[in-house]
Amino acid sequence: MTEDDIIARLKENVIQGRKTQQDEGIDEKLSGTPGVVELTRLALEKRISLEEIINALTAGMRVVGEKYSSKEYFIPDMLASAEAVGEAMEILKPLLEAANVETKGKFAIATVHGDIHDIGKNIVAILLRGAGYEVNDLGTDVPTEKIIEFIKKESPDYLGLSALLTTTMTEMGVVIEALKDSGLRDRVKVLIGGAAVSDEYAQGIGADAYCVDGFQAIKVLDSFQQAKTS
Ligand code: B12
Repeated sequence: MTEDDIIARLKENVIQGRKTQQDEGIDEKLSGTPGVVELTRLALEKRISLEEIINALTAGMRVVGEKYSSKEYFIPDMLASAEAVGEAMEILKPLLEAANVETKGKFAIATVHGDIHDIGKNIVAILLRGAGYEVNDLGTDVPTEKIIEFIKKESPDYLGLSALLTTTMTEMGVVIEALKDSGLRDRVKVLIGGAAVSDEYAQGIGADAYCVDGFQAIKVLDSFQQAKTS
């Protein structure tokens, strides 16, 4: 299998919700062929970059979302794909985290109240740990009060908020207002991300940055560090 084949198959197997070779998938056309777990291991053996692997997994999930929108897929289908990506991330995690030991700052991350999507948040957390940040993952469906309490007690340098639903993204603005009301807004930089939000939305609610993915978050944080030292 060429590297391009592995990447294409990874994406396709996420779309099919096939964790391993044993899984049939949505329409059984891939039955008996390697699933996401085997392909992730193979990609690592072939020294395909971690970024390329994660991008293939994410691209697959994007298609799953489109299929759910068009009612071709239902919730169990989304879940099967989500679990396959989760397994792949378990394989990648030690490699991503081993990359760096130095601490560049404290980063708290949460999926906002009402929202249980956690794959994106988990990927960002893993990537930032690998990039040298001390990451506190507060979980999913995190009440705003709990986030404020954490900022008060632990004084992280950065707060990352994730939201995937148009109904929950407004909670990000609620968190920022609560930070202001508690006199904490100047103590923490707020980064937001998730399929529902955008650069424009970040500006509208007064976040410090919107990041399309974890790799961009690393770049944005580096630029904050540079601004601090220059
Ligand atoms: C998997 C999935 C689920 C799974 C979640 C499993 C899990 N453990 O997370 C399940 C089945 C549980 C689910 C449930 C629901 N879902 Co859903 N889900 C998805 C799906 C297909 C993929 C999400 C995903 O994991 N993507 C892959 C990851 C890697 O991408 P990501 O999350 O965007 O994260 C990346 C970036 O955005 C960024 N990022 C994300 N967060 C952050 C935070 C920071 C700080 C930074 C820097 C960056 C960053 O970096 C990440 C890594 O690259 C999306 C479709 C989509 N296009 O997003 C729908 C989607 C989000 N779901 C949707 C819906 C409607 C629902 C439900 C309401 C369905 C229902 N009727 O019950 C429920 C809501 C449950 C709730 N209260 O939260 C809609 C939302 C529509 C809308 N506009 O509001 C979507 C868009 C599908 C669709 N097209 O209709 N879902």
